[in-house]
Amino acid sequence: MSLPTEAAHPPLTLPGGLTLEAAELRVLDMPIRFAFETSFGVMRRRYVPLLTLRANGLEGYAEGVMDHLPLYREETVPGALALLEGQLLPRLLGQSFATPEALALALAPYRGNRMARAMVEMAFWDLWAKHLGLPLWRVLGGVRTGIPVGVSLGIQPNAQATVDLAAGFVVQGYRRVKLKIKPGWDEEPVRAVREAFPGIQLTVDANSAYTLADTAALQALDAYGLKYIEQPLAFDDLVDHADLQRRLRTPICLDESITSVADTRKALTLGAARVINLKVGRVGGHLEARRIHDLTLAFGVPLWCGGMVETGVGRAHNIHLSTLENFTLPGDTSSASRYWERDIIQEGLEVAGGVMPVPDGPGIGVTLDRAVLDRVTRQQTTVRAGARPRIDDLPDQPPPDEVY
Ligand code: OSB
Ligand code: MG
Repeated sequence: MSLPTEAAHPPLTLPGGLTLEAAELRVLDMPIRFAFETSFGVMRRRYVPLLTLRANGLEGYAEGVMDHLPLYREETVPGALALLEGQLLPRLLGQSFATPEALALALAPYRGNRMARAMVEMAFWDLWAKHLGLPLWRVLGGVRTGIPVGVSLGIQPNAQATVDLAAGFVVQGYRRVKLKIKPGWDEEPVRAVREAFPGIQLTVDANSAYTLADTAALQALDAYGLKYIEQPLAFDDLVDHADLQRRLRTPICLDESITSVADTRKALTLGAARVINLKVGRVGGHLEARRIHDLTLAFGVPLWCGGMVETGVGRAHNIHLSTLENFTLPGDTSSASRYWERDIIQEGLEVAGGVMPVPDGPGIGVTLDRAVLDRVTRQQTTVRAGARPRIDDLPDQPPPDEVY
């Protein structure tokens, strides 16, 4: 299967395009309402980089999904800030872009750093949809106005606590329960939750904690009718996952391993996954996400929208993306109030009957709560058109023997 092109999605255009005037970068300190334990650590708060792009009297918003330390993938908050503030934003501001495709071309030469690039790309989509006066989901080509959602449950102290926690979400109508697992804590919680709720859609997420040497422990999970096992092996692996998939009845779902449509094609060609968890903030933005969507549709592989414990801004982007046709499995976009005492947006993004409504205003359709935002802001900078790219106190120019 070859890679999809944008031909299926002719861009809407308006004369003049958008001229990027300024960017505001904040770092928010957002305490989570509970300790979220995964195989790689315990998250109690997130430092959230929030980007605002200004053009034509409008503002577009996006947040970064990287952690402060490279525990999930390689990118970090300090690294993203340095790249955005020191290089990407100064190079892009002042330029005019007619479409998100045009902006993506300007970002394309920069390798990796997809979470940082996604912030710029996604903020531009918000701006652009507002410029067109349309909700983002319509501009992306979505087909639904409500998103069936599941919930991701952190590692609990024991099996009974896991069952009790799951029960609350099952009662609320959540369409799927995902349990975080790690070596030594897998079959026990899965058995307990499956016995308590024989009919629910149940999945597990290992966040790369196993190796092929643990194949027997993963095969033991085949007995519990799981919809999929998420990212059992290394964060950057495809080959071992393909090997493991041949030894498992349960489908493998890749999360960390998927950073691009090229990765997705390799994974599906190798048989490394039968389900994909797509996080727009991990793959470089909505255009790359839509390419992955189109490719999985062509492969007949189902897709769902993951989450990275986003505030309302990132959550809204995820919800809009989830309206595309092939998001046929429940996503991780649970209610914002599950994570935040006070979110940074004025609207509630709340699940009712297992369904998250899609915001219907222009762009991502949410508005910042300025009072909350200012209260949680720990750092703030504005970059304007004309700012010179810099690398801290090193000279502005590349080393002399390199040609750019
Ligand atoms: O692997 O999907 C993951 C949270 C942080 C980092 C990685 C993951 C997660 C989740 C929670 O599972 C998703 C969410 O509710 O936002
Ligand atoms: Mg995951």
